[in-house]
Parts: sequence; structure tokens; C-alpha cells
Amino acid sequence: MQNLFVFVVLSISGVWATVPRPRGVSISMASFYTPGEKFRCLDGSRTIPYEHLNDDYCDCQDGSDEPGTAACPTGRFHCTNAGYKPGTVKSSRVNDGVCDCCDGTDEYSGLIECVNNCKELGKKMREEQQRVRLLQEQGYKTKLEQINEGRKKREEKKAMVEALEKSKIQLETLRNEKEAKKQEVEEPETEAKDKHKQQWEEVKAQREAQAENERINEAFIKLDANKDNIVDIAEIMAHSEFDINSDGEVSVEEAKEHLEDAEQTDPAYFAEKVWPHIKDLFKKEEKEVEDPGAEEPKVPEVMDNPDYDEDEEEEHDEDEHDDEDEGDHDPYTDDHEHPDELPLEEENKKGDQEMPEYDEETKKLIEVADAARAEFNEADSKLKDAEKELNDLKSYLNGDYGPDEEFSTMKDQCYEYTDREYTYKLCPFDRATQRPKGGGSETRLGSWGHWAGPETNIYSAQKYEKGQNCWNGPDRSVRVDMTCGLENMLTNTYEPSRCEYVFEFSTPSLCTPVPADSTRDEL
Ligand code: MAN
Repeated sequence: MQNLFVFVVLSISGVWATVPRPRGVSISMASFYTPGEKFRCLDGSRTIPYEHLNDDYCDCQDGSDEPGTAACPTGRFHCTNAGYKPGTVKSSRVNDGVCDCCDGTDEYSGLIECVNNCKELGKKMREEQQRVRLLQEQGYKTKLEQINEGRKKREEKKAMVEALEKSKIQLETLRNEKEAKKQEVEEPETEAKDKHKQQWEEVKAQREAQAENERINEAFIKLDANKDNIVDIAEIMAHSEFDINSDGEVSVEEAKEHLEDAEQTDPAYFAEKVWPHIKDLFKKEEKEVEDPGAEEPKVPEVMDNPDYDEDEEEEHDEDEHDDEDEGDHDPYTDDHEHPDELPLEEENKKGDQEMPEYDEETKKLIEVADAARAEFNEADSKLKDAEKELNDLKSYLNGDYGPDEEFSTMKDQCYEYTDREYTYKLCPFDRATQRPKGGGSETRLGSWGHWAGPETNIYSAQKYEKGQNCWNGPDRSVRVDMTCGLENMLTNTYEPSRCEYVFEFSTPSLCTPVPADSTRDEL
């Protein structure tokens, strides 16, 4: 039974005391092992005599009767590790020839001798704890500043919202006034413009009617070969284009059909009844004679000219064809060596087809309406700017920047980290991206999603989601793990699974003051 008891020295409120307990039992569990009393297995399964503790025979299923031997497979051996931190190892490691506890208490059989290095480990641990405490303390100071800044920012934004809501009402009123004014002056403007356009349409229609009359007259003159001011069957028959059945001649019946069953036609009947039905045929013939290889080009060449005026025929001479201002160009007689003439004529025609300028009164109305439109546009864009600013402010105020606004300082900032291949960028509460170091386009790894830490520490991680789709894989996403650090900084990035990234981010926002006695050891 030499293994049964160890006597350890415990300091309670500065008073040193020994607590007898079986080997491998921690001080906090010592009360369950009372000398002289029967021992109840910790799982309550059975009760055994005190002497059966650590007798190298496993009585309790949970191994609680053999904390200091390797007899129970489920047993745990407690190392006091005075000077360092207490710990437990599996009972199977007791006396297995390997030093597991820094105080060497798990190896008491004499098989090997363990060096107690708890003091050394304890020193290192305390140094590390001190470093962390300093870091937390220093970081916490910055966190307090961040909290101040964040709260101030929220208050400022709230005040801005209030002021903007008020000025928005004024801007709306002004915009509505300007809109009413605009509508008021646009009405007479539209009326005047429409009137002008309508007049122009009428002029165009008149011109077209006149041109059509000219075409009819020209056609009549051409068909009226004997110039008796009557077109009869024989004169129609003389025009091969009226050969309906294409048998090489125009029959009497065909001619009559073109004359709408009349024997002859005067100009009035021709215009009203005959022309509407023959004008396409007549035109067709016009095209055919344009062919330089066609027979007798001399007759149609004058008649074909839409500007041809029979009365003026005599006046035309070679010289007049050179006068560009006349606009009387005959495609057959004009000298085609002068290519400039035709474009100018086209230009003149084009000028004729363009609507003339508005009259002075309409121009004035347009001017007034333009000014009203400009004033409205200005008022409207001022209102839109205010609305946008309001939206931005409200979206900021809807954000969750930590319980004390401590994370707000990282909003509207971006942090970068470069590894072997990529430069990663995190713009907190906005997006995460990746850019190849060697150049190339940026890949969106995710947009701000939500806080993603465990329930007890939700502000320790962030999630960025719905990034660019990964070929044959998920949409890219990032989890940002945050820890206490002296400044906001992206300290590491990795891709544990394809297109799923982890960013490590240090921030004072997660530093907490450390209670002075938090590193006290069990001795
Ligand atoms: C790019 C990068 C990588 C990613 C692959 C997936 O190369 O975004 O991080 O693993 O695409 O195809």
C-alpha cells in the first residue's frame, strides 16, 4: 500500500496545510476519497473499501478507484505540477517509462528517473501570460478609443439623418415647385412646337401633291404624242410598257383596260382614273429607258427629267446645264466629268426637306422652358443626392459594429496580405478579394454576410459570402477569424478547402482587460 497516499502541501489564504489523498487525485477531488470511509465509485456504480483504492486492481467501471495505477483503462492520473499548471494523463501512462507530468509524479516505480521541469515551464508560461496580458491591456486601451470613436460616429450619423430628413422635405417642396413651373411653361412650348411641326407637315404634303401633279402632267404629255391634249387608245398602244400579257405588243383591249374602259382621256380623267393604275408601269418604263443600251434614248431623256418644263424647253442650252443654281440637271445631258454638281443638288434637296427654324415667338417659349427644365433638373438632382446620402447613412446605422461600436473603425478601410501567389484584400463589412501577384484580374471572394463566431463569442469571426463561382465547385466564401492585436491588420490567409478561404485578422476591438489574479497557479 505504499502507493496509496501522498501528502501534498497546499496554501489556502497563505496558510500552508497538508491534504492526504490517494496518488493521482487532485485536491479538488480529495473530498471524495476520505480515509477510513468506504469509497463510492465516482460514477456511483458501487462502493468499495478504502483499502481497495490504488491496489492495482480495477473495481470501478469509470476507473475512479485506480487514479494512481495503470489498472483501469478509463482511469485518469492527476499531476500536481507545482510551479506550472496541473494536468491529467491517462492512467495507462503511469509507470510506463515515459515522463508525462512535468513534476514526474506519473513515474514513481523507479523504472526511470524524471527531472522536474515544472518551474522552467511555469516561468515560460508566466512570461507568455505576461506578454498576452500586456497585449490585451495595450490593445484594450486602443479598443476604448475605438469605442469612443465608433459611438461618436454613430451619433454624428444619427444627427446627419435628422438634419437631412428635414432638408429633404424642403428639397422635395422646391423640386415640386420647379416641376410645376416646368410643366406650366412646357405646355405652350409643346403647343407652339407642335403647331410649327404641323405647318411643316402641311407644307411637305402640299409639295408632295404638287410633285405628283407634275408627274401626272409629264406622263400625260409624254403619252399624248400628237399633242391634242387627249390620250387615246392608239397613243397608249404605242407604249410597250403597257403590254400586260408580255406578248410583244399592246393590244386594243390592253390599251382600253389602261384607260379604264374609255376610248380616250382628257387630263382630268387621266389624273383621276387612269394615272393611279398606270403609274407603277409608267415608272417601270422610266427605269428601263435609263439603260444606256435602250432604244431611242433621245425622247425619254427630256421627258424623264422631273424638273422638265415644256415651255422652257427652248431656253435650255448647253451653257445652262453648267449652272448649278438652276438645279435642272438631266442625267443624260449633264457632263458627268463634273462630279461636284450632283452632290450639291442633293444638298439643296436635303435643305428643302429639313424643317425650317422655329419662329421667334416659339424660340422664346423654348428658351423659357429650357431655363425651367434646367432649374427643375438642378432641384431634382439635389433631392436625389440628399436621398442617396440618407440611404448611405441609414445603411451604416443598420450595421452591427459590435456591442460598443468598437468595430466601426475598420469600416470603409481595406487591409491587404500577400502570400506567395496572391494579394488578398479585406474591406470589412463590404468585400473580400484576391488578385494574382503576377498581374491579372481581381477575383471576388465574397461580400459581407454576417458575424460568424460561436454563440458565446459571436464577434470573433465574420463571414463573406457569394463570391465568384468556383469552376465545378461552390461560390467562393471567406471566414475571417479575429483575435486581439495591437492594430487592425490582416495577418494571414489560407484556403483550407478549394475556394473556401480563411483570413486571420488582428484587432484591438477583441482585446479585454485581464484580471490581475488570472494566472495564479495551483501549487
Ligand atoms: C483561382 C483562385 C484559387 C482557386 C482556384 C479554383 O486560381 O481563386 O484560390 O482555388 O481559382 O479553381
